Amino acid sequence: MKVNRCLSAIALCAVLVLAVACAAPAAPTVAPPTAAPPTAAPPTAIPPTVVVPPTATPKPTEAPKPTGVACESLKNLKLPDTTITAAESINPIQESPGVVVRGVWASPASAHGTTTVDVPFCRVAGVTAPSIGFEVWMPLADKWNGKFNGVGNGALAGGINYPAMKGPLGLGYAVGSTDGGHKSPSIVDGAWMMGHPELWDDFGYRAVHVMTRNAKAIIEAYYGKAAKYSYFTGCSGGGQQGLAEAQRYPADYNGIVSGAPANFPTRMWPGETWPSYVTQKSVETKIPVEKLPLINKAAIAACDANDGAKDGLITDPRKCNFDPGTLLCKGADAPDCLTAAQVDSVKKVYGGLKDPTTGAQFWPGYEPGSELGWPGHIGEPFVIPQGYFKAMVFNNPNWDWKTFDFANPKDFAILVDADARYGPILNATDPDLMAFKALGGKLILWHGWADQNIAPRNSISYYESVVADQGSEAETQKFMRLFMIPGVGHCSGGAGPDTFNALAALEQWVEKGIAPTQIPASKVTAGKTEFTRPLCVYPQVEQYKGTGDINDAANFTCVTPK
Ligand SMILES: [Ca+2]
Repeated sequence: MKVNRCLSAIALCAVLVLAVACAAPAAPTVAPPTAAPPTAAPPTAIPPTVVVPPTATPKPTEAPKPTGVACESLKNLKLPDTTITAAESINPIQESPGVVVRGVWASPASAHGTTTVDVPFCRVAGVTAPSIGFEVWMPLADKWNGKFNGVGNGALAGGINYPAMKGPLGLGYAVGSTDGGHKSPSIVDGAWMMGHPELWDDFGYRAVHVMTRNAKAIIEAYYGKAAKYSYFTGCSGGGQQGLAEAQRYPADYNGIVSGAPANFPTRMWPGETWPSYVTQKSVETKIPVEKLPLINKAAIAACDANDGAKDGLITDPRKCNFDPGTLLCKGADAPDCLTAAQVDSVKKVYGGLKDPTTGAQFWPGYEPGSELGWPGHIGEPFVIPQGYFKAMVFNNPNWDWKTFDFANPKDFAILVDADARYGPILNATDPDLMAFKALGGKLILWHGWADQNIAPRNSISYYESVVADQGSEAETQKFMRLFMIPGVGHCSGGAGPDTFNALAALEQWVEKGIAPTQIPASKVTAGKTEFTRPLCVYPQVEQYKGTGDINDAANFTCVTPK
């Protein structure tokens, strides 16, 4: 194969021209127009007997623009406050005469895990001060689709998101990822926060911007031209990163997909701890995990048909008035009923975290239909927020969550104070997206209604804050559209249709001006499509037409609820 031979050529000789040809096979060097040989000598300057020799081509007035460089040469690229630590051609395809062996390249391990790649690409890794790690993976020039895809992290970041880079690379995107400015053994580990306030801003917003700036420069150097379009895709922590980009660095991306964004952590993290506080008060207040299917089944039975389709999905849980009190035991506690204290706990999980003095909602609750995802929240407190409480709120690595009383106004005031202090660093809640909109940016925001980690109503709150800032829904939907997805859990999973291509819809919008009115989605289990649904632009919801296969999206329309 040509690429493989080229790699050998690079290793054997230092002729830059060879390396250029190898690195950018689809970008042939074209002589600039000024370098064209003259068709004739000026008649007045040369006597008719003199023949102009063919080597007398005039010198071009400017040097030809480079069409790319060898991957390895990117090691020497100068970027602000940045050290390139690796620039290497990866080629999992080994070829000898008559034999092609397709192997795989295994990525390093990170807090996000590892991945394997089976296509050749140029891998560049680096660090920008103080410690923002990043990688850029670039397909060979003849496989590049001309676009850049920045991919987000999850939870507390702490490593390059290798698994998220694989897919876009295989589709022809140049891909970039950051570690969020720190390295952790796990994305849920918050120990890095303690004693390192200089890393908080990088995590909150700076790391993705720096990665994006670096990636764009690296891409332009490698291919000899900039990416035509740049897209950011992320969910959860990555959803927060996408919104932070739109708000703070509106020129970074042409389009952003933000899924289930963790964009309000100073409220979300206390809110995610609330269910543990409620349920772990005593033996009586605990919700036995084995009773979650009972509660889930009752909630869906109570509300499924309200939307006109008895399909196991609650289209808008806000309209579901499920009362867990209907499960109250007639006598002693039993597996098929709830005690009064358990009923109270379930109600409080649905209700979310409120100001104990005013009753104002501090963070929304989890929705009816999400109960099967509660096990991580109704025992020991959800692990992700612990770093925030210990490092930022209390500055005490030994802080014990059991000493904190959400119902005590003095304790609650600590949360309010931390919200004010750290919101400007961690949150991506600014409704002002005017600059992003003015630059032509497009934003697809989505959230699963059965999200068991990030309360879905937070995404509606953010969307509505943007509508208020824009002045109308119509102005907002010119550049930003929200999709609330029934039955889908945190970023994926749940009973709902969690397989869809938001990036494809975004590209249509950015590149062709076709705004998504719905996104086709499906529920796929073990490779088999169980059913399909349209995802509708909020506040629209999907509605069954009343006839036809209930598993077929063709029998649903998007309607504005009455
Ligand atoms: Ca339904």
